[in-house]
Amino acid sequence: MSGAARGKKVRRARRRPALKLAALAGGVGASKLLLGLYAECDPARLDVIVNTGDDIVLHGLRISPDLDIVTYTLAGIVDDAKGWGLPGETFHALERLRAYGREAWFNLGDRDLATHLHRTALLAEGKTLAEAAEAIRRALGVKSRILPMSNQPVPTIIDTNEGPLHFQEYLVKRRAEPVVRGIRFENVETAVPAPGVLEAIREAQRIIICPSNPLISIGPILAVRGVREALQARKKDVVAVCPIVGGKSLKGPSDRMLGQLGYEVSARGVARLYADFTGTLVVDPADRAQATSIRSLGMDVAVIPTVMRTPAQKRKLARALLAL
Ligand code: FO1
Repeated sequence: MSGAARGKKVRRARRRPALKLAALAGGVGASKLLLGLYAECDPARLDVIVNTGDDIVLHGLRISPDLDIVTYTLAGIVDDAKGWGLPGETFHALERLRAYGREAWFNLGDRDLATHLHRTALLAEGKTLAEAAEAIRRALGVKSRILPMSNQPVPTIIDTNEGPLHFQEYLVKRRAEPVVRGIRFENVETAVPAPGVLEAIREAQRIIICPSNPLISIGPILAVRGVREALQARKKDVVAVCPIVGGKSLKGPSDRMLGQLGYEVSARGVARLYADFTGTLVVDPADRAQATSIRSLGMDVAVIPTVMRTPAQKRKLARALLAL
């Protein structure tokens, strides 16, 4: 091997530490970090465990927004502006559905519909949700495993001042306006983790909790039988990226939901929710002043910029997490 080739190999090895990783993820916020991790680690050694509490059946189709957001993002085909769906979509099918009198508040693009048709067909043919997710990520060329938290439906129900709403009804149809009084994960008592979920947590050298909503993105995953306990057993290797910066959500209505349910809307508030299973909480420099009180909850604190607007910022945060 020439000196140059050797040098190249060494640089590659340094850029791509072969850590075995597991990540717990919601949708848009998580995908930013996942894209950075995908670029900075060996993607074949990254397992992503995804929230499926957001899943909904509409027009007879099984829609799994967070699975699709993560898959499309890692496949490099997500609509970057929205963070979900595919770019340059048309909505002809949805318009026809509307003309038939169906509720059309959830924007399903014509090309995105192919994913929901395919998933629904696979399920009707007897495949599990995990098998469908595996087929879709392979077809789209994603090298990391993408695991639904469970094969059983566990819809997130938001109890509000307007009554109980499915999470998508709360978020998309009602634009997160109703006041949140409680959150439930329906049927979670009977749900079991999808194959590979607990193994991924047990076998990873580092487990990353992505900057997703602690209550409705990470919360449902933690509620599936055995997941929280598996994380507790790996506490020192669990690194959580705080989704609240300076008292505001990085993405979505986390801050509003935390506040309405009486939690402290801060990095410390998130730390309290994660204290039993998190070894290190990554907080933004904006929350540096809370580091001491967070440490008193029994976890380390790493102060690292967590706002990811550019690809370079996503990769930088990922590199920092791998270097911890
Ligand atoms: N979010 C919206 O705010 N409005 C929509 O109409 C919408 C449609 C949609 C379709 C497919 C998909 O995979 C995601 C979609 N999302 C939409 C995003 C989704 O509601 C949430 O962002 C996630 O469930 C939270 O992670």
